[in-house]
Amino acid sequence: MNTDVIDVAALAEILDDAAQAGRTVARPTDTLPLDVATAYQVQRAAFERRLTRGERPAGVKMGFTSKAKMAQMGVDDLIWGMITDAMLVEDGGTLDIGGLIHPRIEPEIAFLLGRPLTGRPTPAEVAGAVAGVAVAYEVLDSRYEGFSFTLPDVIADNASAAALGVGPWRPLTDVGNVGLLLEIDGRPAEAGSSAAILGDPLRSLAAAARLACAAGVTLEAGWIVLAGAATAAVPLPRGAHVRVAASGLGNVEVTTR
Ligand code: OOG
Repeated sequence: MNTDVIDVAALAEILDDAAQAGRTVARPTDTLPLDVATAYQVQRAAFERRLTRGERPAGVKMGFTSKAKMAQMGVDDLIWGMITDAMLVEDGGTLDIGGLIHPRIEPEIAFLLGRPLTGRPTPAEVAGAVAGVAVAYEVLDSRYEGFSFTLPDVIADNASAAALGVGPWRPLTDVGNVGLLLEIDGRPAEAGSSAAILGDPLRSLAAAARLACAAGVTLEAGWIVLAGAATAAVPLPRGAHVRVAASGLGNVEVTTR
């Protein structure tokens, strides 16, 4: 960690203000030797600011769990970020994206935890902690110009998280090869398989427990874990109707304004 040369609180304030104002900021790594461990401290400090405003922790999101996403964004490691209740959009609801900078949307698989998960859980422990699985989408909005960043930059920016929605929770079944289709205004925009997510989204859940634990965070019962996109993300326009369908898991829908 290099907190001796990085003012964690100041960077967190800059990124939190940018997210609230819907404007871009300079990438920290353009001028600072920000490393991954310190970037997670910045992410945490920005998250604490949200909690101070009354938002509540609702889960975590994984990023770069598929090759499609790594290739799209030019990075090569898993990242994670925090989800709050204020980021959740009800299924079939409307999302105002007017305050976002350059939103994108991507199809995902979400897990609902019935039990806490931490450390290095075995596959059986991971599956045993799942109370439900659902088709989901994540709306991303990088606080950096052109969605261009290095790994520490995007980690500090809460892994570009902006909003999410989940479909109906279903009991856990094999989700290792679920077909996912993202439609915008009835037209297919992206299609893929959950197998693209680390071979099986449950592996992403295990990785979430491990990475969060390393940062002193336990995944709590009642939290949602977004396993990461199965495809590249696509630009999300205003006035769009988006539907993500997953074989065996139903649909989740959102309309933007
Ligand atoms: C970072 C977030 C990546 C995913 O599912 O891979 C992510 C970004 O692409 O801006 O959430």
